[in-house]
Amino acid sequence: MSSSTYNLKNMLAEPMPDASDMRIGIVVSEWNDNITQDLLDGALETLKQFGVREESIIVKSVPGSFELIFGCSQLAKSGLVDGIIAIGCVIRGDTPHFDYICEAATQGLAHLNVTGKVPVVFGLLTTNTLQQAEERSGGMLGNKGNEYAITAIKMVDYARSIQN
Ligand code: DLZ
Repeated sequence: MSSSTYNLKNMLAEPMPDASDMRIGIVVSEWNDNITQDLLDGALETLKQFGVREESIIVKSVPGSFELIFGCSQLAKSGLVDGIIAIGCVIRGDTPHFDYICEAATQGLAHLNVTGKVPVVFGLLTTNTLQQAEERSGGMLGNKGNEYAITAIKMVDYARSIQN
């Protein structure tokens, strides 16, 4: 589904779970930090909007999107958080690097979801241009960080419904 036609309201069709006791980790990539910081701000705003306490949010930085895998893996093992949001932005350049980083980050984060007990939300923007990234990080198409936060809350609630 194209993100330009996707509506955040679809994610809120069901009532949101109580998130007041949820501990959320956010691992954010420093590459394209003009974009990732805006995504982070969007995620933080929405986590707090739905009741996650400021002191229950851990934010860690890693150099690039490739490092999101290790960053999230370590945080998942720490036992400090109930759910994790991985935030990065990869913008297509002139070389195949884009494809390798996107592929590795996608596979690595998916692997964490299969093998770990803590859900990891895929907050990786993969765009052809800087403009597309700007449009999705607070621009005309909204802020995907809001959606990452809603997804994290829903997935922590899902994990609890299975584990309890
Ligand atoms: C090297 C690189 C390049 C070319 N582009 C991006 C990018 O658009 N977004 C991003 O998050 N990271 C990029 N990186 C850095 C890699 O993710 C990684 O940090 C390095 O390859 C070192 O492992």
